[in-house]
Amino acid sequence: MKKRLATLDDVAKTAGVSQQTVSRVLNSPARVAERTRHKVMQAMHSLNYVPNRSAQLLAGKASTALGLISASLTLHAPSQIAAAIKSHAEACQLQVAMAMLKNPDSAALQSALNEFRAQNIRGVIVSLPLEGGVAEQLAGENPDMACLFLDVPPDSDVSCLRFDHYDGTSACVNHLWQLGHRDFGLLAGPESSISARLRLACWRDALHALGVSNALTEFGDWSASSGWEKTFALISANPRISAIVVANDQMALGVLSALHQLKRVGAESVSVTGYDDTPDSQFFQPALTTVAQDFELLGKRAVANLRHLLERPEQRVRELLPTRLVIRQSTWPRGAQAPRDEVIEQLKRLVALL
Ligand code: IPT
Repeated sequence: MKKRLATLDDVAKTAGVSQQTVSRVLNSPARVAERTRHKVMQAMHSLNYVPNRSAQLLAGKASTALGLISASLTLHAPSQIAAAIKSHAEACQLQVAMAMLKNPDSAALQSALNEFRAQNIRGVIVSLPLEGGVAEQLAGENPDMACLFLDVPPDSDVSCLRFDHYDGTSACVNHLWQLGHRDFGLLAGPESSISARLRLACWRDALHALGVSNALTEFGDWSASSGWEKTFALISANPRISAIVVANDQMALGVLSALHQLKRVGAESVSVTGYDDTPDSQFFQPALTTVAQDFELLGKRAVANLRHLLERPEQRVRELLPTRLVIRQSTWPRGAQAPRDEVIEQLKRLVALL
């Protein structure tokens, strides 16, 4: 026989309190004494009680969820960001409702927001690249929704939480310059992406300041396959390229694979840098030198900032998180052997001596 679901009344009876007290524990727990709250929570737990969300919505109760509009989760960075937002939201007893948009035009964004509004959600994190005007229009036309944007131009007039790309990108170019590299390939992200454009502009400025004006540029789509494909284009356009600066780790993975296929190893090897420092990047072959963005921190701050906005809708939040260069084995002095090949050469010399 199908087991009957526990009701609010069952919880009240088991805990020995009124139904009103149980609903207060659900809707405004801070107003209930610690001991009573504990008793009610215990009863809910032992009865496997699940609150009826539809009934709560019909009664006009504020939702205990926030909305997340994300770029494709097949990309490593947006999926790390979503995971971090989910775990930090859960720690604050907030569920996360998600929309994943392929073409984030105004109409698609508005319909995602409408869907959240229908679920009584009043706070949304927008984790995809948006032009300033589009973000401003969305926030302006939905004053009942607190919107926090994670990938908008620095001068947009909206609440935003962003990474400061400047430190990481310039440190990356200067690191390669100090290793003696003079012929650069730049593999940017899609031109439609704000962060991709900012990273590219920053690399070019840093190279320009060093007197380099002949760097070649290709544009990928953030995927490893585009990194693989664009490497052939870069190397065939200028076989002297000794360093490729890449706009994300996922494309860098494809670049390393293409270089291996092109036999650009040993003294012919090309240094590669990435961007993101996703947890897998240290296990690439060779371990990737990259610019780290702390997605865990981004998720934590995004949830905190959104909660702040929900309490004080009239305020504007703007926060910038740092980026930093992490040096591993995919960068080495120009013309020098890659570290792994040096070890192999040493071993060969040892074997020859035996
Ligand atoms: C940005 C990532 O750095 C990049 O790898 C790609 O996944 C992109 O997102 C997708 O939009 S991170 C973003 C917060 C700027």
